Amino acid sequence: MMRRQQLTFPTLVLLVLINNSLGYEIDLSTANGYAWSAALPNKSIAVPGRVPGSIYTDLDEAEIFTGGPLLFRFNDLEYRWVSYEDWDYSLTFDVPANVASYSAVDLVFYGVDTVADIELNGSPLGATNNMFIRYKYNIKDFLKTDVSNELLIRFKSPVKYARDRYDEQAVDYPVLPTCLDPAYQGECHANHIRKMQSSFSWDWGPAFPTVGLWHPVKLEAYNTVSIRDWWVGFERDEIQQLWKVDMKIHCETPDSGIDHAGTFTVTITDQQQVVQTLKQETVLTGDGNRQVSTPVISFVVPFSQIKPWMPNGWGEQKLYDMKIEYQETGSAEPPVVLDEKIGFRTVDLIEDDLPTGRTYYFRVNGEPVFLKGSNWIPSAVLPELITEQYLRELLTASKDAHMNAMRIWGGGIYEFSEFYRIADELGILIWHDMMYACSMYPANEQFLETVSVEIRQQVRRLSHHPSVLIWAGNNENEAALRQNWYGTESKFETYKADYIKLYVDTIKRILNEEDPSRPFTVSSPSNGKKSEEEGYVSLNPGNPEYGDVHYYNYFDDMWNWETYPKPRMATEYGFQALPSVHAWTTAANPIGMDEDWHYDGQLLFTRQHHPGGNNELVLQVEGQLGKARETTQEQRFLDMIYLTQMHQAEAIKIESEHYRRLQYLDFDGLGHCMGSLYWQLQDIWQGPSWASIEYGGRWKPLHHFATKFFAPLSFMLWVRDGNVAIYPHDYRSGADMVPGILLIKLQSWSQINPIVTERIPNVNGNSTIEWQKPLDSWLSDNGCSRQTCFLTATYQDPETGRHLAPDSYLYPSNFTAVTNLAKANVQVTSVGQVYESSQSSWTIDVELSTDKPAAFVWLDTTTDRKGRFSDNAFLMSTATKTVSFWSSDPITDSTEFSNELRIAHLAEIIR
Ligand code: BMA
Repeated sequence: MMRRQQLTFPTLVLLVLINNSLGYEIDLSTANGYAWSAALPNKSIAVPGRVPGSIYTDLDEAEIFTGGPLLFRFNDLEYRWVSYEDWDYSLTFDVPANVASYSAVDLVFYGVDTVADIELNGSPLGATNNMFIRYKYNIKDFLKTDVSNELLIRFKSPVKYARDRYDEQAVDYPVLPTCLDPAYQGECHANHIRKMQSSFSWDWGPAFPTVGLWHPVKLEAYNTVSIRDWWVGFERDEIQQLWKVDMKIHCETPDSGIDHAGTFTVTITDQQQVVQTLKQETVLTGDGNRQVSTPVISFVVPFSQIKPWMPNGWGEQKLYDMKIEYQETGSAEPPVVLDEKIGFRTVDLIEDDLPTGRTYYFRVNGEPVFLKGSNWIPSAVLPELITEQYLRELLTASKDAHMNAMRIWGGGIYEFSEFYRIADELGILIWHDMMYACSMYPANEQFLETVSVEIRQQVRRLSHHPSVLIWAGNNENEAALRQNWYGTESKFETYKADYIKLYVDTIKRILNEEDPSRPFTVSSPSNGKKSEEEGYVSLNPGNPEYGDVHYYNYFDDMWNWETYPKPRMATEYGFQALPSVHAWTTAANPIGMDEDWHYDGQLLFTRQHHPGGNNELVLQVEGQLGKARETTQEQRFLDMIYLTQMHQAEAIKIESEHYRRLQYLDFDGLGHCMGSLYWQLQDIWQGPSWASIEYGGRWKPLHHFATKFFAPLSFMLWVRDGNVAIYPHDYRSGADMVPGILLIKLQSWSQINPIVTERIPNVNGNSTIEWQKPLDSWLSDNGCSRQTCFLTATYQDPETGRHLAPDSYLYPSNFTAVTNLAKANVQVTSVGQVYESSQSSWTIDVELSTDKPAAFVWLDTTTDRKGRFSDNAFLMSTATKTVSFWSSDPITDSTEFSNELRIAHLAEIIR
């Protein structure tokens, strides 16, 4: 069964930089009409090439693949041959005669993926080996203006290159691991090539070790100093009420060793009103690479003139327009100009001594900020499939779930510039790993050299964004080394020396030089300062008394908050679930063919890259929700989609609420938690994963849950020491608390009306326990038990009845023990007409009714509609409920939508 790609992303060029800071520029992207070609060196395959782009999409578009779309069934394996080949990209292009008259004429590659030799008109320009580096070649002597130019980029197979580097290194000692777990179905030795580490496969994604030019290639010509990047650092002088601002401008020069006198003018404006302007005269002399940075340019601005930039939920994301101009003295050319945005804010990482351990939290502009959010992986396995629109959709969905932080995980990419601009705009703080993950890495001279360039360029490109909060050296490599994940124990000192050379002597040093305005942590998880004190490889990098923690447990009762650790900050935690029916439809043959819709079928087995993952899912589902009904193989698969997704949502809710309460709680010195970033925000393909948003943007139940468990205000029901209590919580120590009345209801699963309703007026909401009962006796006094009843809490305005915080609930026991869960009759009672709301131009209200409480009510449509329900996967504990569908696509008539509507709930699915 063959189908063309169903998950279509519009192929849109992401421009790296709108660069009018240069004299003359030609962007050689395909979108500008340049006809690239891609071919095997022997030309047996030759197809049109796309720049930016890569070989997999080029071959796909040319219909070289006969087995259907790239992410269909087993095509990650079927098409792997592509990555074992070398590929040539070539372009014939003309340039106008005047280009040759510029002092500097460069060919700049903003992203080469990865290992290539580059030739222009038969002359070698250079070799590349790092996807994260911008390569610049002086082509003045090779460029032709009378005839066409021939540009050739000869890519080497990244898989073979990585293996060769491994073999070379192994003569001395191997840099481990020798390969990924076989369950990953991936390629070995990604750690030996500076390429997106997860392009060789990960436990949530396929291997597509592609090659290509993933960012634009430009011809850049100029006569004067030109602007490349800029850095800004802030200090707040609380006594004088002033912002002290330091700036540095990173430039390129047309020559080396020659003085250029000129003037920089920096103008900061707010809606055309000038807030600050300053001029700085300089003499700049380019180094051997024709690069130079200005000395630090300092100025002060009174607090009264500036609105600070604050993260989402903590205030406004105020951004000012900023123009940097440079006029070279005596030059007849117009000034070079860079138009940017600037946000005023300071960041401090606070590690104060506690009776046991230390705090670990961030202050932004002096205010403590609890980080709430998720972890970010690449949004597609082939970067050319990522569009600005999709990045915006994902980050907006994060903001919709009240997130204020995102951790860019070290196995992916330094993101597209658009990503950071959107994060600045939406107030999403970025914990930024450097791109090193779950591995040992080489520390030979050649490797450290390319790393140095990578880190310096990336920090210069990104550091002016107010959203960037902290730099981190790597993902989990300190823990991996200390806990011997890859068999490094016998040579611990050797690997540790390499670890320090790479992350401390190289990466940390460069980050401190380039960006003294932000904290740096060598690894995540780490113990912060304590790791440094212990020589950078702490005895227990996961110590909850210090720094941040990653926590995964797939075997215990994960609906019991007491199972979880009590860290200062949780930067990774999560559970897998299967992808939705809609996602799986794009990956599998139709139901009934080839066991693609069997839980034990080959397709699901192959897509499950986490070793033992499918068994763990059964264990958790059967432990907390119950056994799925006896039915056909296909129905069981559909039931497992539902059950694993609900399990994931509930477990991560319980864990996130636990970290939330821990902000103000102290358990024998543990607690004071100031962050929870669950693993992971988005998917890279249609497979079992930890994501809350599927490939293409569809929300899993977990994402709906996140809108509630990360809400500014929460009234959590929980059980501790046999008492059931309500715990009001506000991340901002009371700033978001509003007066209201609390209603706590005790309800039986077998009837819709509550048994008891407790009313607590005048809640003071200072994060102390507001209401408490001994659970078992209170239940039995009311004819209930943990097996038959549940609780809900509503916080509302006493006058209007408006809900002031998300409703909460408590299931005193897991559903495996509930004895009276009834097959409620949940029905759609009406579907309204399409109308325009603040959320969508095509909003449809759906009214539901039920005769009994229903758990995990899931609304879906039979066709895959773009948009979402205002609430989903909810507990229906009242006889009626109205939800809206916010469509992203135009709908005129709601009849078809109404016919497609389907409802599922737990009692129908478990035995
Ligand atoms: C951590 C992450 C990822 C991984 C996730 C789930 O190890 O850093 O490497 O995908 O857990 O296993």
